[in-house]
Amino acid sequence: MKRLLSGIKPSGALTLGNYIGAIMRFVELQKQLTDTEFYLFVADLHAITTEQNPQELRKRTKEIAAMYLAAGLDKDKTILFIQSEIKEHAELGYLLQCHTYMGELERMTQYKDKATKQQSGLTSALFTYPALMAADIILYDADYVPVGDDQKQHIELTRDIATRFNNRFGDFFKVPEPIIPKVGARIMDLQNPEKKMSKSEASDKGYIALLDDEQTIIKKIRSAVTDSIGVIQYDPFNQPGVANLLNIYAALTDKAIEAIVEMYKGLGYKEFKEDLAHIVSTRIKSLQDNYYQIINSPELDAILDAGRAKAQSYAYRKVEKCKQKLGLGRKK
Ligand code: ATP
Ligand code: LTN
Repeated sequence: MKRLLSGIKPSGALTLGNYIGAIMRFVELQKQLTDTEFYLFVADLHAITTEQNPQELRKRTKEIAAMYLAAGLDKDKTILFIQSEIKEHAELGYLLQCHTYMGELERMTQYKDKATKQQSGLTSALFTYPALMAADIILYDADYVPVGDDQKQHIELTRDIATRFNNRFGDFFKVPEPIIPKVGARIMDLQNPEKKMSKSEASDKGYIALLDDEQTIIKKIRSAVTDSIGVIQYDPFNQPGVANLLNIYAALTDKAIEAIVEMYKGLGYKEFKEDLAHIVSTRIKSLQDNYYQIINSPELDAILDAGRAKAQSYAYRKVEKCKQKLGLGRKK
């Protein structure tokens, strides 16, 4: 049996980017990979690398867990858990920091982007974050890690750290493979299509939140930045706004971009945006219907308890063995 693992940070409201680049993919992969267990978690330890309000953090953590299920993941094939409830993530994170070089962390573009945006109060954990992410993955010997394009570099680093450890201490960690979607790996901000759609943006105009209501979604898509060329074609360099909308359209309808371009030949942005707004809001509405049932049901806690128990037993044994390899504590 293979193992797939991925996580989402509760650092803001989940966006359409998270859905298309990650959650929707998990559901598709679950249908394709029938011999694979799915370890999916809410990365709350990662969220606190930037300042969070404790009440909101706790609320969002539950929301993300519910959204995984609302999207259609099969609870019987998914080990769903909250990262901070398994102490071994932090523990292995530290052990891996001892095998991660400053130079490697300094090259991480997510860190560089966040560090330039946030002038003061940068935490050391934001810098060492990729070692914790590596721990999340290799703690469970995951074979596959489906993520959006922005996380590719972190998975490459994870592979390097695991390989380094294995070379020094003998084959111990599984070296994971990333799975990056072909369409929708990088959904861009609706107001600034040069930038990825991100839930931790100050202004919410550029992203569609999965809990936005229909009117808000329609308004945001209508006012998405395009260009003055006026032709619907896929040209990310000259028409990044339209290219982004085409990507969203393609990801949610399973149509090829060329087919969509063909459908809108001779038509204007207005019609295209109206249709897209309908596609997005219909999908989000059905997601929300499921979500509101799950978030208020006692079953969610039961699923998270079961996930914690299963993840914990694997994680405990793995970290104990890792510490033995490193010569920590007394011999067992
Ligand atoms: P932040 O924007 O606050 O840094 P984030 O949304 O990038 O957060 P996560 O919530 O942890 O970070 O991301 C969860 C998953 O969603 C990851 O696999 C990430 O690659 C994917 N993802 C995030 N944003 C996008 C996007 N704009 N397009 C495609 N995938 C995305
Ligand atoms: N770092 C990721 C979230 C994340 C993750 C993981 C993804 C934390 N741990 C393990 C895949 C596997 C992010 O910022 N999007």
